[in-house]
Amino acid sequence: MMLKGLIFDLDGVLTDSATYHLQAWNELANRIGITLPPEANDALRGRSREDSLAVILAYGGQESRYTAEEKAAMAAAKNARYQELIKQMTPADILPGIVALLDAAQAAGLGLAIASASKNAPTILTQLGLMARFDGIVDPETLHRGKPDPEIFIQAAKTLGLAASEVMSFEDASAGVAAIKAAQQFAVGIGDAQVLAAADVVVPTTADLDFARLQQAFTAE
Ligand code: B16
Ligand code: MG
Repeated sequence: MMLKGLIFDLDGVLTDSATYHLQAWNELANRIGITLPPEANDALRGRSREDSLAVILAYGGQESRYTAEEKAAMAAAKNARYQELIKQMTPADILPGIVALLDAAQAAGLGLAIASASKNAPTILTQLGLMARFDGIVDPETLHRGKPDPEIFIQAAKTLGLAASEVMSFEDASAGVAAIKAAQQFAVGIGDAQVLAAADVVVPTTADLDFARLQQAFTAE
């Protein structure tokens, strides 16, 4: 099979906004007396805003403590804080190796798409100066189920007009890698090899992404 498209998660892959998400969630959790455990670092990645809040309340044993309105207000407060944090982002915040990878893929004629669960993705892509690079961006408002459900990656391949066997997808979260594999696509995990063990290839950081090598791994698969 020939590689014809690349699909990218945003937070934690193109830029380190995952740390801003985590910071904003930590501040909210602390206000309601919940201390997030270390594993929250992966558990909150890639999950929708609502699913993330549910995970946090479960950590504190507070699943049934709040009304739907109270939960909506907490999610809105987290988002307002997050939007304050991402205001300072510029093209200098694109992670190492990403621009080279996008350049190489575009030179090879590949299609590029975004599969981010974040409703703030268009804002961040604009601030990073990357918006025009992408042929397709899935609107998370149109999704029925969040990662680890495959829906978002299936949609992303569709925006490129490509089959699952023709694309390679990049993720920093175990929920995201699970979504890619459930969509029957080739998965590249960026981060801890143990946490992302379900991926076809795992690299420790974006600086380790090499287009020629990834293409080889894809063809060998
Ligand atoms: P928002 P990704 C995900 O983005 C983040 O990893 C996750 O932490 C966040 O809760 C989710 O987006 C929703 O984001 O609250 O901005 O709509 O990793 O899928 O690019
Ligand atoms: Mg992510």
